[in-house]
Amino acid sequence: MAEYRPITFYHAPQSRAIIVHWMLEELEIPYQLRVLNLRKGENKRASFLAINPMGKVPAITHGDVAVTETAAICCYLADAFPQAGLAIAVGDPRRGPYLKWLFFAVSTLEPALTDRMYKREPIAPVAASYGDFDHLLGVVANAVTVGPYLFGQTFTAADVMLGAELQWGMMTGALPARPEITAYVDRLKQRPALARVYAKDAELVAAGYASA
Ligand SMILES: N[C@@H](CCC(=O)N[C@@H](CS)C(=O)NCC(=O)O)C(=O)O
Repeated sequence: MAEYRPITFYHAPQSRAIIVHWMLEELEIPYQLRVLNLRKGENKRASFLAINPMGKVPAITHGDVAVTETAAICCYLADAFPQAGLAIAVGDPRRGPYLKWLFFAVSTLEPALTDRMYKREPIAPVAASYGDFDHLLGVVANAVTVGPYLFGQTFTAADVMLGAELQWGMMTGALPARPEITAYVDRLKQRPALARVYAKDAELVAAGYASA
């Protein structure tokens, strides 16, 4: 039997850490929640910089191993707890597309949404990681049309990652309405794990941990 190693999750509400929170709640594993007050700069203290030298949330420790970067944490957790069925295993032909969507969410979709949110002039499509915004939207809409999830009936960490970015895009107004994407996000919102995350975020904001 594998040795038990405790998980500590370094969180801040209204931040990307919500994605890892959602992942942990989907896994239904025990973890210790450490909430950092970004406004007070708790993420820049030496004790946290020892875990993430970037001074950013989310971060986790699993035993004495620290893992940072949202997509890497989601991928790591899904592989570390395979019994939850949120990873597509090495050897399964869908592993490649699964990894593609995990990293597409942060390296292709997120920069596109950030450009739109901050009204930044996009660089030339040939150099921009996301190419042309409307084309990108079409690719995403096409991938989520059949559903209910990216891999049909199988809900994975890739849905957590892509779905969270899409929800953020809709919330900020950076993502124009596309019926296929809205329907996909609506399906994700039915997940009890996500409802628990939003409830906890509201509780933390009310307790004075607002990040935004
Ligand atoms: N590339 C990182 C980005 C993490 C990030 O930018 N986190 C923000 C919150 S959304 C943060 O910690 N900001 C606080 C700060 O920089 O002081 C990831 O994907 O995990």
